[in-house]
Amino acid sequence: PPTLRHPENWCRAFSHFIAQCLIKDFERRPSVTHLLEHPFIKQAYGKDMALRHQLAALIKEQQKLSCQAKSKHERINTRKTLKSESCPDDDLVNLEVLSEEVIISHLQRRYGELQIYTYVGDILIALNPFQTLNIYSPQFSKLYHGVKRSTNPPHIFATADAAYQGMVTFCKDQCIIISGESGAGKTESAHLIVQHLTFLGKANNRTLREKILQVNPLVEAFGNACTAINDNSSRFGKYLEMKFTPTGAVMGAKISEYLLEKSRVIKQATGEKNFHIFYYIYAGLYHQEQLKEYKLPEKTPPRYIDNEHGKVMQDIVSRKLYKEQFDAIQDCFRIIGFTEEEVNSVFKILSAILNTGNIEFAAITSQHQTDKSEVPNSEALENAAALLSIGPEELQEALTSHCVVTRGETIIRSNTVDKASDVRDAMSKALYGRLFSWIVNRINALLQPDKNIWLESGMNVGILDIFGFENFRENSFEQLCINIANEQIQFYFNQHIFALEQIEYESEGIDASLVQYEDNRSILDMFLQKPMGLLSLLDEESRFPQATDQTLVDKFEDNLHCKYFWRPKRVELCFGIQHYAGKVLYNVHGFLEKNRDTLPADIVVVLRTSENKLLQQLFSSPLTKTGKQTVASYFRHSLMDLLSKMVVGQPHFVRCIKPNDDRQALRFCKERVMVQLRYTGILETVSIRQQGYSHRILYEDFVNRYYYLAFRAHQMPDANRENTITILERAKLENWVLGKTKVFLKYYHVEQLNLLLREVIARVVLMQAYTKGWLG
Ligand code: AOV
Ligand code: MG
Repeated sequence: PPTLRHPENWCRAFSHFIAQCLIKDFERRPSVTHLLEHPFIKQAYGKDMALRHQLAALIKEQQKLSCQAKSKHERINTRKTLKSESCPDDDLVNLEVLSEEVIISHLQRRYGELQIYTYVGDILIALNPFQTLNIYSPQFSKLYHGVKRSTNPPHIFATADAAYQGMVTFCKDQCIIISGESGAGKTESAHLIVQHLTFLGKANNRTLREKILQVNPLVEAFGNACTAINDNSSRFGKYLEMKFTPTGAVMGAKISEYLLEKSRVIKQATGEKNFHIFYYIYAGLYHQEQLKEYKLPEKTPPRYIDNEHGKVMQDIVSRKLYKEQFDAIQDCFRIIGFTEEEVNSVFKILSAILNTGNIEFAAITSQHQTDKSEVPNSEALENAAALLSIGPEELQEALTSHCVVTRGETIIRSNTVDKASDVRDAMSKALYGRLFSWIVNRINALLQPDKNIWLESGMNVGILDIFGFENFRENSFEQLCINIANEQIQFYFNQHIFALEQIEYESEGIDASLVQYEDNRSILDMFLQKPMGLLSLLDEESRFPQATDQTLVDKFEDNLHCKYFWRPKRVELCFGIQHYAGKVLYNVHGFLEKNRDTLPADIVVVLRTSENKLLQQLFSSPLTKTGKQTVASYFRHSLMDLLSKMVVGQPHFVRCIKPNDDRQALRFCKERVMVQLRYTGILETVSIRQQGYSHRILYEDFVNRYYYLAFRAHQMPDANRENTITILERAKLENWVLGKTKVFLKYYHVEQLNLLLREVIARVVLMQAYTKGWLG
């Protein structure tokens, strides 16, 4: 047909059919003369040699391009760095058919090929591989440095790179929000991001880089522990800000910690462990002279770390590992810049905590008093006192009695055995909690950037790694706080992702009511609202000395009238919450005590008499929560603080997904992944794309791509709004929308358009073949 007379159009129309044949042919026999004589070209253009030459030149050029692309591909393969280059299904948004089933199969196939990362637009999905992958070497950091995202397959480095480039290019703070349930891979991802950012922010200052890399391992030794779900579970929330100069050189770092699960110090659930650091020091100091210095019991491990009755410490292999970790932690301290004296004090306080745990109490039954207690075996008490540099009598006094001030008079009352044990444990928790905060503050001081430069022009990339959503067999106050924090992060995600969508619609003048998603605001309100939210009710009840677990749960039931809260029938002292990520049953036992988190003044007074400088510091000023503040109100406060930090930055989201519950490599449990995709809102993002307009194409691009459906090739229509309409009408499509600069199409429109285009082209080819007599 005449429209095909022009070789440009010819190539365009036949690109996927004949052009490929010709390119292949030319590859086999790279001769233009041969190409000119090729039957396709000869038949199409007959004696018109000028056109035949033009076409041959085009084919030659095409072949060169495809050859270049191939060799690049091979280069990458031979470098053994990548399995493949990026491809369209790296990004779920590119899929033509979007359904739960399709997405799951895609992720499953990719996981099978060890492609653990997949994009959904600008969000990164990371499936936990549960095995070591060698895709995090410095070569990879180089590969992902400052290139377009589509250049390489999806990777956590690309997300870090995007944040870094965003910061440098737009002079704007960035934050990377990593979410996912417990054991999904958040902390690992956070490490990898820090690794890539330190690579990108190549400071001339090598030691600074090394220091920053030690921060995570150090705080995690103190803040992580083995739980039923994850052997290295974060028991605190962490926001790590890396600080850069305007040119992108790293200058320093700062950590903010949120809500350490202090109760773990004194008690761990079956199968769980105390914070790593206790095992490290116990194993690390075990065979050394230091054992005596730190007064750790040699025969049986201290009670606080002996949940498994000696098993953990008897296991030679884990002891050896702990010992190695102990050495590593000492290196961390040294590299970051703690003095020897400080490290020594830290170990002393930790050993003191372990000894404190071994203090036992017995009731004194004399004629006059029955509820008095004493310490029958004073060894542990003396050890603890010595390590804390306080007097043993004063410590015993503070544990077994308390002062009450009535009508201006100070009276000393005895503690019962139970009360004394509670005071002991409260002291251990306070020591550990304050020590942890002190370490964090100290790291911040040591990694503080030069104030003069920083205040003038410094920029941040923040990395948020909190404890993931948890649902154990028994869930307590700690799980409640953890899950509320996750609820808040999910809310932030929703706000950001769906609100952005709305803005794009609105800026193009399109009805934004289509943007719908599972909003978890009402459940957050149920927790955080004042004065009738769950946390406020808990605080109110904590103020009544007579309150009990029973009155607390009754109070919840009487006041929380919403579908997310219920009281199970046959389970005592329990309430259920329908979280965004699933139903959780909480046992209110101990809620009030944990929320009050009181440390008797008598203990503070004794600890303040210590000659240990660090200890004096820990108890001189409130480092974290002030005395009267409840955990719930402190928690609310830190959540708000965290949010205020996050909202100033440009967010990047990493959604970690746990492919199975057995921590098995390559096992992809469809149901588990499906549940997580659902509650993280990935499928809602997808469904927005289905109901809404997944494809927004600039008028110009649209006409250039599809004009063939409505115009003759040689017409070269203007690439504008009017011609877009003509094409859409000719293609008999409905329900599309026109924005100011773009046409908004549904995902199936694009499918239909591509199908039509293929049909038209095939028809032309067939017709031509027929008229030229190729079909016999
Ligand atoms: P979490 O931070 O999300 O859980 P982690 O980051 O601790 O989970 O990951 C759990 C375990 O999964 C790690 O100890 C690794 O063994 C493995 N893992 C995760 N990501 C990778 C990866 N990219 N490559 C290799 N192994 C990985 V919690 O802190 O419990 O919410 O509170
Ligand atoms: Mg973690």
